[in-house]
Amino acid sequence: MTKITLVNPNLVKVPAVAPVALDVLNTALRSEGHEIDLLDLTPVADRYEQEINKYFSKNKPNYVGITFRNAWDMVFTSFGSVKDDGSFIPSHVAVARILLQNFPRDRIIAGGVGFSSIPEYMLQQTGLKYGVVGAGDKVFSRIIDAFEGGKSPRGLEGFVEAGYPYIRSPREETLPLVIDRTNFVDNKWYFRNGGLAGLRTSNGCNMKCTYCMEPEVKGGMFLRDVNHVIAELNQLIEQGITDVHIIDSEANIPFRHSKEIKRAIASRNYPSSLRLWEYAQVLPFDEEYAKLARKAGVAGILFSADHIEPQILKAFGKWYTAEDIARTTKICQDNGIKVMNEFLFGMPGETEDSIKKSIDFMRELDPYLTGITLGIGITPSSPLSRSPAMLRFKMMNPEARKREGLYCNGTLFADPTYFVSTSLKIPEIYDTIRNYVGSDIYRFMVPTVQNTSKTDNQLINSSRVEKLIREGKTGAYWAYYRDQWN
Ligand code: B12
Repeated sequence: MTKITLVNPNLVKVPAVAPVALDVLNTALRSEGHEIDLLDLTPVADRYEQEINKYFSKNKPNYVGITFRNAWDMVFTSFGSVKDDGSFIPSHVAVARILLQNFPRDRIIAGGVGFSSIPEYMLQQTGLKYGVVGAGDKVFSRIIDAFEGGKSPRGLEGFVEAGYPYIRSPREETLPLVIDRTNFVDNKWYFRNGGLAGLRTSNGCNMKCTYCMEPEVKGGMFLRDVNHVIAELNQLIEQGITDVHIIDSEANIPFRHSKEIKRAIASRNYPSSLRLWEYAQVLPFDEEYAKLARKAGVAGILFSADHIEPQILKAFGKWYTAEDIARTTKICQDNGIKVMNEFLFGMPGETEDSIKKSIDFMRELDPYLTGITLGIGITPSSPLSRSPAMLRFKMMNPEARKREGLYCNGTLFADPTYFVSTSLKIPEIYDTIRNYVGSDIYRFMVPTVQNTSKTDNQLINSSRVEKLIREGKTGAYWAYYRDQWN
């Protein structure tokens, strides 16, 4: 029997986010007859080195799988203000270093969205040799089979080996299994320390938002069997978990499947304490979806509305208008669903005026919360990073780039890289936004130089989030934003 240890190297505790990927991989690998163990470093983040050494002095697995969920925190105000500009790469490198002191390199396989965003760079930085790009549900056990059969997995879709070309996105079909959410990752601990558990109903995304890497890095799109999703939700509820985040790229895409899932959950008559939270796109959306979602227990939806100006929405690759944002928000409000609309400011063409106009729009529309993020994260697997406007930065030195609005202290598009239109002055624009929001601050999140203040649209080490966790609050933390101003 092959023994595989799955490692979660995420050292961020505020908020603690469960490595759902490892519940998925555990179920998949077990179904193939492997013996699986977990080394979860989040709960022991402050002594991770000792924990890794201790674990490998007692356990001798045949393989190790490590999940790199995040590569960057994707928040521009982290740039220059927090350790490593908000990059997770140095902490992943630190964990990999200790791991490699304990376990042979050629039996470690890496994966995760963070990894898949920059696979070659992650292998190079961590010194690891193998990885998987995209969903690992099926590929992982094929890789193990190949190794066990004395063959190289080279050529398998999604398998990546340092120094070799690879086929990017595995066309994963859905795993015909109920994921075990009870006996592997300590989902109750994560619920206490992060207020949520995750539930995946689909994988991947087929939309074309220009700043987003997900369509490329999540692998092929597949939909999960509704009954399997329900069985998984039952396990979470039985553990006393009341708040569940739909962890699809977008909960309303594809629309028919999303409705099917909501209809199935709504029909179960779960206790009224169950609250679902989700990320969604402005369209597709309709009254029927909102009603089903509310009945299923959806308490809040976070929309990446991004902007209201047609030319900027177009540059973002969006397919809706400001009127659609208003309509979708209104449908949610009428059906008792809390809405957070996020703005992403800083694209070419952005000015103080376009920002002010957008703020006025949301003031009038009055969703529960408007999140303002300034600075576009340029990630290597996104359409934007391949645009001529971004590629020209490759020819420039860091100072010249900065003068033209591109911020990066390391390897372009691999270390944190952000673009902010040069018509906006940093950091003066933060005060401009704060002053313009004025007494409406109780319903607008605004960026600050400090990055983790109670008004920032940032979860990691946020003073606001830390307080809510201490108080035992659960659910999406944005949904408590207004309370702090009472
Ligand atoms: C839901 C979500 C959240 C929720 C989580 C709720 C919860 N408790 O579960 C909340 C809101 C809390 C959140 C927070 C953050 N998030 Co988030 N989040 C997501 C989202 C939408 C889903 C994550 C998820 O669980 N997916 C489901 C699992 C099953 O999929 P998976 O992890 O990809 O795993 C599969 C494969 O990657 C692969 N795989 C994974 N590991 C391994 C290992 C091996 C060995 C193998 C072979 C394969 C493999 O197989 C798995 C199964 O198919 C993703 C985007 C996305 N669509 O994935 C962003 C995303 C991961 N988040 C992101 C970010 C930036 C953050 C924050 C840093 C934001 C912030 N500044 O505060 C924090 C991080 C907090 C922390 N402590 O780490 C970014 C990461 C970007 C990057 N490339 O680095 C993403 C990609 C969003 C984006 N497009 O920017 N997030």
